[in-house]
Amino acid sequence: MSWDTVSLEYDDDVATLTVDRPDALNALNVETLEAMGEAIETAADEGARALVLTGAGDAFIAGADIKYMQDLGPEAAQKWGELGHDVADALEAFPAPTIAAVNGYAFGGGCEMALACDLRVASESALIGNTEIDLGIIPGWGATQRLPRLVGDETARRMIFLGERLDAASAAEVGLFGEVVADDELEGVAAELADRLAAKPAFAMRTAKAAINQGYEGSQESGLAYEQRAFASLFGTPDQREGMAAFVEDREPDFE
Ligand code: CO8
Repeated sequence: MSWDTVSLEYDDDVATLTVDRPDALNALNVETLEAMGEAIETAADEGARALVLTGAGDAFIAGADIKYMQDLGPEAAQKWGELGHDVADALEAFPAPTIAAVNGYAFGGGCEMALACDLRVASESALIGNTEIDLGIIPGWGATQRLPRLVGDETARRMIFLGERLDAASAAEVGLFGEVVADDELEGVAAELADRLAAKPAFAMRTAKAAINQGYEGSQESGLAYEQRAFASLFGTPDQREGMAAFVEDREPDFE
């Protein structure tokens, strides 16, 4: 399925959402964000077991479209902010694991879309950062909250305050990328990781993701209470019965 600047492709149960605006290094404008929102919803409705987000060509997403933003007033910027937040939230709430395959520039809003994914793998030549400060604005699609949680407060403040652009190795060092691979291996590595995730029991996977996300919504106490309820709810499900029976019987599980 494809929109003008976004495509959604499947390989078995794994969906790949590609942002494709080559003239602007995949910078996100209204049309592209709306298409991303629709593609994410479609992949969820169609039961994708993992979703890979990447960019066409040599860029991941070079940020929000600066040419579009340039003359916005506060009211229009509020709506623009909401649109980007909705897409990032949809990635975060996607009912299966999401992987950002960061294949090049991931600045500003591009970094924020990667942050909203569950996991990030990057190519050696990727560059990432929240560079908004140098445009006289701040991150507006989630980085002030998601970045400190991922890389720690000190590193996030340095990145956001200085608008630092980290190379892939430095980003991996601070925990922003889980894995860095050769440029020509990224697609295959992301696909293999997605396949491994897609093969896990779907209901338990969804529950694990929801429990981790829940912890970020409120206090640790409410997160732990959520985990207890979620944990108990998995008992009696076919996958729990099968997973444990397979262990006891010393065989591979055959999940639903
Ligand atoms: N927006 C619009 N167009 C862009 C963007 C962008 N973010 N990035 C690149 N382009 C365009 C360039 O203008 C250029 O177009 P043209 O050929 O028509 O002049 C084309 O893409 C190629 O770019 P360059 O010639 O600059 O390519 P280089 O390889 O020399 O440089 C860079 C690539 C380093 C990525 C450079 O283009 C750059 O620094 N881009 C801007 C990166 C940036 O600052 N991104 C953050 C934007 S702010 C943001 O994302 C805010 C998110 C939250 C918004 C919330 C609002 C409420």
